[in-house]
Amino acid sequence: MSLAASVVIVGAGPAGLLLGNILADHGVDCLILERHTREHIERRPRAGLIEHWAVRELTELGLADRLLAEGARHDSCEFRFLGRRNVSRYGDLAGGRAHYVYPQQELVKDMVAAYLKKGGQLRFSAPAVTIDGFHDRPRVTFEEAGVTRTARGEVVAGCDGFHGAARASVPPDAVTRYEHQHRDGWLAVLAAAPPSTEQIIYALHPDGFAGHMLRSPTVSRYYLQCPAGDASENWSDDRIWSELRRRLATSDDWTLRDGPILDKGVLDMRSWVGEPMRFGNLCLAGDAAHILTPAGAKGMNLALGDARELALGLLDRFHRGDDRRLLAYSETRLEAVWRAQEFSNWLLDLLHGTGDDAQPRPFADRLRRQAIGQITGGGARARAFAESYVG
Ligand code: RFL
Repeated sequence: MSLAASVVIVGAGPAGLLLGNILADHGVDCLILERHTREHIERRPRAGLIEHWAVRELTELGLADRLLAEGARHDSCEFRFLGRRNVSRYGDLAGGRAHYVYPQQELVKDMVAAYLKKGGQLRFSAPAVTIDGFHDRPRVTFEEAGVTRTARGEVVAGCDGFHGAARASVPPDAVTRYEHQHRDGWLAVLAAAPPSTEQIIYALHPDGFAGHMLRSPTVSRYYLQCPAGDASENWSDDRIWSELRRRLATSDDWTLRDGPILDKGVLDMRSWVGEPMRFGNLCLAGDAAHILTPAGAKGMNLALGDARELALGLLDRFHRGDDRRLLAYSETRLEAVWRAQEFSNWLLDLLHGTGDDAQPRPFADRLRRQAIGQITGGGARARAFAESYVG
């Protein structure tokens, strides 16, 4: 039997779940199809930095109770270079705006619970295989318990990430791809270690960038720049901690607290945008439409931004018969996407210090020192950094 809903959402990540929640709040019937089990998506650790506007939006939607109670507000970050700490008080510079640190899987958990409580349909372990007919009434073919089924919607929202079925269903000649594979990789490490800092640390080091990110009082995330294609098996626990200690070292008495490593993997450092983001009645949102490096912590925030804009466009269509916002969805979001890409790529170049191989290292390091001085100062460049970083 074929299923039907006004909106079929493929993927229960931040994008799909925010979209589903907003639509459900306004009485639009939707069906979410998710490849994995509920347990799997509620435990999958990924991002953790939520921008000011998204916290406000989630609060207004009644989705932020736990985020506000258990998450931590953050409005400063630290750039370490040559043993010195340089602090950006970006919250003050951006008029009091701040991030919240709250693990992505916790937000997913909250949004799944809220959506189900509203009576929303969500089928777990139901991977979409393909989507067709998107210039009319699109049809999603999916697998469930070994059976191939279909679901039809007036609109299908492809929120199933970079490796999902939605992006793959778009004919190659209908999309213009912009891609950059970065030269180096990042080893991403998650450890059961309390944070050794109150603010995110970006450490620029001759042997490569190291990052200390925040997740919770008992779990922290770290990044180590490494050769692209490096294997996580090359990184023993001892090597990870000693490399983090070396690259994060300061000339004062700062120490790094360690703990059992929960997860490690080398990230594919890729920037990717596909244009447009709407193909008739198939709209892509989040990682299905664009991929950023984690440098600027923008991926999850863009996914939430896409979902919000798409939801507002769909509400205009379903409740007012007005298609203008939906038709402009791609153009509206691509502006935000490219803004985030520009910021993330600029920050990555600063962190890696490899913008131009022909540049002698001492010269490049002087330029980096100057840039860090400016963005952690109080002038126009510091304010511009603050605005872009906090979102
Ligand atoms: P998601 O979160 O990947 O969700 C997609 C959902 O679709 C499901 N799915 C399918 N469902 C049905 N049929 C199919 N064929 C399907 N194929 C896939 C998946 O199981 C999943 O549940 O995409 P969404 O919603 O667009 O959200 C994007 C964010 O998850 C992503 O941008 C961030 O996690 C990226 N990212 C970070 N972003 C930040 O803003 N700040 C960070 O600090 C940050 N750190 C990270 C990150 C991503 C990481 N990854 C992916 C390894 C750190 C890591 C390690």
